[in-house]
Amino acid sequence: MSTNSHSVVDPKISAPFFGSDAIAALLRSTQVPFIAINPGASFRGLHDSIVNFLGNRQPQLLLTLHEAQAVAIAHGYAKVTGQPLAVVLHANVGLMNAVMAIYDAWVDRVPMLILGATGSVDAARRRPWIEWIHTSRDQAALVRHFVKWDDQPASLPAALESIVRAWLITRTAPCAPVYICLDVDIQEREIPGCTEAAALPVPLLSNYALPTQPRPAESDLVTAAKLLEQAQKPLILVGRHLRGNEQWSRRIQFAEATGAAVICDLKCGVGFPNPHPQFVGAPAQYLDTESITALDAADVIVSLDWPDLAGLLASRPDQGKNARVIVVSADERLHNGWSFDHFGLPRSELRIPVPADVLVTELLPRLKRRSRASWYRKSTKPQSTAASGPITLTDLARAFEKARGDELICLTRVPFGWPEHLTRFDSALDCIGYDGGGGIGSTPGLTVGAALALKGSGRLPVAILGDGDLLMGSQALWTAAAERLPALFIINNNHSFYNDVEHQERVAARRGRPVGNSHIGMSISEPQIDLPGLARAHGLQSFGPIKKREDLDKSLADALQMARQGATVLLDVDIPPGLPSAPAKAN
Ligand SMILES: Cc1ncc(C[n+]2csc(CCOP(=O)(O)OP(=O)(O)O)c2C)c(N)n1
Ligand SMILES: [Mg+2]
Repeated sequence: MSTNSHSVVDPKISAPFFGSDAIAALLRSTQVPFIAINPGASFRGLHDSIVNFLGNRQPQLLLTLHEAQAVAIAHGYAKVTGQPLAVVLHANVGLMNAVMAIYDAWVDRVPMLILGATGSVDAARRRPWIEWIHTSRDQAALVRHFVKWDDQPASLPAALESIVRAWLITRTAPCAPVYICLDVDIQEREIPGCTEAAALPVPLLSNYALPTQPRPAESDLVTAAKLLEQAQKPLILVGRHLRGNEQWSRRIQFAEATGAAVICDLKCGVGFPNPHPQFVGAPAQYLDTESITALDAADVIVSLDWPDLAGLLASRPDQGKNARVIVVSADERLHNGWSFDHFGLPRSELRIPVPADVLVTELLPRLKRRSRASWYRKSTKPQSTAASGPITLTDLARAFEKARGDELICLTRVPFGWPEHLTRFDSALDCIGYDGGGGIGSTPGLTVGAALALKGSGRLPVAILGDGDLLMGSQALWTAAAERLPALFIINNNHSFYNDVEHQERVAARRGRPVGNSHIGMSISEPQIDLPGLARAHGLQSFGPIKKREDLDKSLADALQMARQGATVLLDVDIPPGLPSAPAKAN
């Protein structure tokens, strides 16, 4: 491996140099801006190198209160930027804490460089007690089913090469986290004969090219263009997508050139503007009736990396048999035998194995027309007026829409049952979707990661999340306050893990048992948790609980203003469950 004669390190630090100094210098050359951590002695060597050798800049340590939050923050950052952050996890225990968040990131197909560490692999060098319980054989086995690649290198040169390889693999589509476990000895061993920082054996990243994107075959482009040309009722399904402005405009051009109706999967974010006349229904987690009608009518369906296409097609009366389906996805490159996140196998006439946005770019110039009248007519939703009584999600959605005005926001979550048709999504980062793996407790960390990426951009991250989701991931709040990240958390507080109440009701009803017991083991009301107090304890500004409709507009306006001025803010809104706009579906 050729080495880097770099001047990236603090000149005040002189020999001796250690393995972790070379690792830290390599991390700097990736230009990853932050390394999210919770500290631990298994990576004390690397920690020292980042703080004292690199001067804790480029990259900078980002302290989190829990490893799951370190990973969730990297996840949120990657959703906004498309780029990986680094995370370092302490030994087997830190990795165990992070497991669900890694699974979420895997299912969401985001890049992430996860470094782990272990007590000395060489038993003769292990410290008594703690290094024995924090050393496991094959630590990566805990997460191997849902990382794209892992390694536990046995020497410094091998460790450096592994990090370079991991850096390439995680950023190659389809993206997913990678995990490299660094033995404490590799980090702490002195590099013999290295007398100056410039002589550290750091591989030069420019010698390791990122693979170029696969391109669609010419014949596939011709067939796809022909199918779309012949279609009477084409439908585009926008699933996993990139969030750049260029990709956003190309998707609009694609819909306009084909006259297709467009449906978005909210779980992947909103990749097409919902005010557009070709946008069907609402960008919901589950299809609304309007989207189902369009789906049933479509004769050619282009799936732009829609995650559960087979499930969607099965909902048509003909199970999709009469539709000509073009599947655009490179996702099968990640599928393995453990996770069923590949979903059912959809019927398809044409399967184009490239990332969806690559296909759109390549297909656009092949389409004969620049615009074609759309077969789809949007219906105007009846706008019910607010009734009196307690606050509903509909009230919150309306008030939020009014309060946000024309300022840029990035919705990092909307809660179960959110009336999506009341929310405007009209730019590429307006909504980044869900957490991939459906692991509750993800939203606080994801939002902090998004806030890290958006700081200074003029776009405010806003999470509208359940109280359960907040309480499971509340440790992330402190990192936002510590880093002075502008963000707004609006809590849909139903004092319950309410989604599961509906499950229990259904089971009890099916069995002829009392449905009235469905709150048992669900409700978080005795004692009630003081969420504004919890937020304040973590260094946030907070408002609420807001219980009356008439207080909603002002509290939202105040909270948004405070967040736009730079604060991390939590607004607690009391929304009793079971009202008309509360969750209709349970997952
Ligand atoms: C880690 C994890 N534990 C449990 C669940 C099951 N679960 C799905 S939704 C939900 C309730 C979430 O509560 P909250 O965020 O308050 O939303 P609500 O349903 O009350 O609107 C639970 C517990 C899950 N998805 N993930
Ligand atoms: Mg709840």
